[in-house]
Amino acid sequence: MLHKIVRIVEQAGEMIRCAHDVERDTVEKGTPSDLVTKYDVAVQNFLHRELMALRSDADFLGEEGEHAQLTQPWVWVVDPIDGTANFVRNMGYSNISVALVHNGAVEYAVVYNPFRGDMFAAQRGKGATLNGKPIRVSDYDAAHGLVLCGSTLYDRDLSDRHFAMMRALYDRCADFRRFAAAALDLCHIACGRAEIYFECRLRPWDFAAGSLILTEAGGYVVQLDGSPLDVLGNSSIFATNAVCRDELEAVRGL
Ligand code: 2AM
Ligand code: CA
Repeated sequence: MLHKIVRIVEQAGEMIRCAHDVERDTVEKGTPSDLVTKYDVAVQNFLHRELMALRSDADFLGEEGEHAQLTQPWVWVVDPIDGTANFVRNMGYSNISVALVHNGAVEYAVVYNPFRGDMFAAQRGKGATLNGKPIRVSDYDAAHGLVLCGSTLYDRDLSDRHFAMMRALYDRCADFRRFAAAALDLCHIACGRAEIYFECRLRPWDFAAGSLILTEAGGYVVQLDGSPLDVLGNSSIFATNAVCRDELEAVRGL
């Protein structure tokens, strides 16, 4: 199953890697920072058709379009383009994210950045890989750690909390990066490129696949109050390598 998902996601990757005229076909979904392009829709339609052919008894939860009620034990959770704002601005830094969830637990996960050729994949209990090679989180402590984060741009009521957390972690860690594609942030922790990632509110398609890739690589991910993620609902995220997991205590009450 994992291999078949990877093959499908590779094809979807070609659709966005070869995209052109993106800015002309961009529409705001409600605010200036919430964007959708014709490619988000085309890639989701492609993934819907191909993934439902693999597992037709599953529900399909994709970012674009209507979100139907979930009634089946199996659910495809799909972001056709994560990092749409980067895509629109031709940053070459976006990904396709696919999770297959069973009874609320992610069983298979694929996150692919076609611009760099980074294919992350994981199956529950079988480890995580980058381009077929096993990956592990780093063993850097917070003082040597890189912090990744979102910016709560869709939930500006959370901005004060977000920047208080950034400030607290900035004082405890080595430096920050802000890349604007949540699934890849989780994968960067998984393969040891960074140590901590947080965001005050994300949607299932932003983090479902990345969360399994991270935990299968030895990482740790919970909500900001320490509770488990709900991969079919909205969640806050605090993700780390194993060494930095207690850094949550520094930001939990903010
Ligand atoms: P997107 O590119 O698929 O829209 C940017 O900081 C990150 O937040 C991206 O991963 C972006 O996904 C994600 N994001 C998009 N819409 C969001 C929303 N309504 N709430 C929270 N995060 C969102
Ligand atoms: Ca998206």
